[in-house]
Amino acid sequence: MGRKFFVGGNWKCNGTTEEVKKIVETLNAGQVPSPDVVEVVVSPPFVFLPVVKSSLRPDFHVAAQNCWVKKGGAYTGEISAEMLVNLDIPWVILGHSERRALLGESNEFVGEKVAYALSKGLKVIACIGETLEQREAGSTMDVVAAQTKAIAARISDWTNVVLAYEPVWAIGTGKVATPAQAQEVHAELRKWLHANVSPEVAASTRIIYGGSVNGANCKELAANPDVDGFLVGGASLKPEFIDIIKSAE
Ligand code: G2H
Repeated sequence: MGRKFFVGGNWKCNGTTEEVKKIVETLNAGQVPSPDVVEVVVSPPFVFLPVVKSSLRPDFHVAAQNCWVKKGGAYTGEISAEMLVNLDIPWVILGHSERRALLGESNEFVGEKVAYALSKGLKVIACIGETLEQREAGSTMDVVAAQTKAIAARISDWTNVVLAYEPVWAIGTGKVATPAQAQEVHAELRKWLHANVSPEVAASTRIIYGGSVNGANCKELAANPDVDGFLVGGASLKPEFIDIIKSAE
């Protein structure tokens, strides 16, 4: 079976009640391909998850932007996977580079979070990607392989995992990876999955691209055989997110 195109909107730490309402109105009015063609998941900050979930069109789904690494308890400020399940939030983004860099989340910690979230029934958008320094040193594949390995070592079922390749140098910078750069890493990642997990997982796991995707560059990126969709930040707050969803066709 082919891999269904996936478009995620990562709202990051943005939005007021009024702005969120407007974004949802825009999404609800958008003409997009059917859910057979594209899976759309938007990820508002935790505090807006219930209101977005209850007001969003039924063919779009919601994701949290993080969750705690194990069962809840005395972890001030954290949100557990169990809470997301309790609220019927189907997806969670884990390992975003902003959390890796700013909050010191290691490959192992992210791997543990992915395994725990999956074990509770959540679907996971797992983010990986190299810094500019690492790319210039020629270690892009080593970095993303190590990040993927820390996940692969802790899970056996990849059905509910979407792998988001987000080169750190392209995030929020307006400096998008070229279609060839994205395709090259995605193809290498698929090869890595083939060799280190299984041919089936390599063939079926969606590898999406993130980093300054917008309405103008999405079509060319989407045309690559190993680019199975996008994780969109800044542009997911704007009407052009609808154009990005349309690039699935
Ligand atoms: C990468 C991306 C969304 P942006 O972080 O995850 O953000 O599209 O703003 O670069």
